[in-house]
Amino acid sequence: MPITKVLEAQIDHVSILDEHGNFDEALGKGLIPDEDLIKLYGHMVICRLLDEVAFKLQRSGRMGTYPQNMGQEAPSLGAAYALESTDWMVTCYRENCGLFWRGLPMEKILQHWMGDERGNDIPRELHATPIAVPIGTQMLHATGLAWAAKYRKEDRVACTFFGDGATSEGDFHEAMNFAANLDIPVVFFCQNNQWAISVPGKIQCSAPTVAQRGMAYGMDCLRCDGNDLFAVVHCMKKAIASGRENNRPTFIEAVTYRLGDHTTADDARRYRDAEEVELWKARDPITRIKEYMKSRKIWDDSKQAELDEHADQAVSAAVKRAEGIESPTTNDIFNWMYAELPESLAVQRDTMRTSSLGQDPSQIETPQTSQQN
Ligand SMILES: Cc1ncc(C[n+]2csc(CCOP(=O)(O)OP(=O)(O)O)c2C)c(N)n1
Ligand SMILES: [Mg+2]
Repeated sequence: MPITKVLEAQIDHVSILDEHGNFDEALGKGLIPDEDLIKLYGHMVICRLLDEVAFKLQRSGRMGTYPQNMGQEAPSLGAAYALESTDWMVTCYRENCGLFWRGLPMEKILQHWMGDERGNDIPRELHATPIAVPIGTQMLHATGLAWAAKYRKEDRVACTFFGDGATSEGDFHEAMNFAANLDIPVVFFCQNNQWAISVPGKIQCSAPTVAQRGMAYGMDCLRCDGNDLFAVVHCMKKAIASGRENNRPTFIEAVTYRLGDHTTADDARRYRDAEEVELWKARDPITRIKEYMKSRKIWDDSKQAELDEHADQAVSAAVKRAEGIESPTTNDIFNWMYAELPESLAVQRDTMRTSSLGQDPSQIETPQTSQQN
C-alpha cells in the first residue's frame, strides 16, 4: 500500500459551565467544592474592581501604563487553584487573579505599574516569577525551572502563561520542543484572548486551533472555554497529573477574550467591532459563576452587597499602601546592575547624567548632594 495514514488527530474542547447556565454534571460535580467556589468568585470580583480602579489611576496621572485583565480572570485563577502552592507560576501580565489567589499582595501589582520595579520583586515563598512584559521569554524560564525540579527530584511542576500572540515567538517553540523531548513537567497555558494588541488571532495562526501547535511537539493538547472556571480547573488537573506522574508537558489553550483595551495606551475601538465585544460581555466569567451560585442557592443579593463592600475596602487599602511606598531615587537606576559601578556610570550618577546631555561634569559643583528626590 503506497500511502498510509501516519496521523489522525483530534483536539477536545472542554466546557462545563456555559454562559447560558448549562452545567455538565458528569465533568463538573465535586470539581470545585462550594466553599472554594465562593472564595474564587470573591477573588474575581476584587480583581475586576482593581482593574477598574487602576484604569482611573492611570487616567488621573497616578499610574503608568496598565494592562487590564478584565474578562480574563478565570484562566489564571482556575490554574492557580489547581496548582499546589509549591508549583511554579511563570506569568506574563494578565494573570493578576491567579497571582492574588497565590497570595501576591495587590499593591505589588499597582506598585509595579506605577513604575516602581520593586513591585515586581515577588516574594520567594510564592513560587512565582516576575511578571514578564517581553513577549515569550517566560516560557523558557518555566521549562528551565521544571527541568531543575525534575533533576533535583522535587515534586514540582511549572505552569507558564502567555497569550495567543506569544505563540508566534521563537522562544515559545524552543521551550515547547525542549519540554516535550526531555520529558519536563511544564504546563503551557495559552490565554487565547483573540487579539495581540490590534492583530486578530486568525492572522497569527492559520490553524483552526492554537492548541494543535502543541501536537507538533508530541505533547498532549487540551482546549477549553477559558471563561469557564470549571473547565479550566478540569484541564489543569489533567495536565498537572500528567506532569507529576509522567513528567509530561501539556499544552492548554484557554479561549477567552480581552474585554478592555490592550493597555491604557491603546484604544481597541479603533480596530475591533463593538458587536464582538458585546458578544463576549455576555460570556463574562464572573457573571456566569454568580448566576450558577444563585441557581444553587449558595449566593444571594445580600452576600453580593457584603462582598462589594469588602472589595471596595480591599482595593482602596491596596491603593493607599501602593501610593504610600516611598519612591525610588534616581540613583536606583545605577545601583543594581554592577557590584562596582564603572567610572563612566559613576560620573553620570554623580552629575544627574548631565555629562550624557553634553555638559561637562567638572563644571557641576556639588554633584552628590543634588541626588535626592
Ligand atoms: C519581545 C516583544 N515583542 C513585542 C512586544 C510588544 N508587545 C507587547 S504586548 C504584545 C502583544 C501580545 O499579544 P498576546 O501574546 O496575545 O498577549 P495579550 O496582550 O493579548 O494578552 C506585543 C507585540 C513585547 N512586549 N515584547
Ligand atoms: Mg492575545
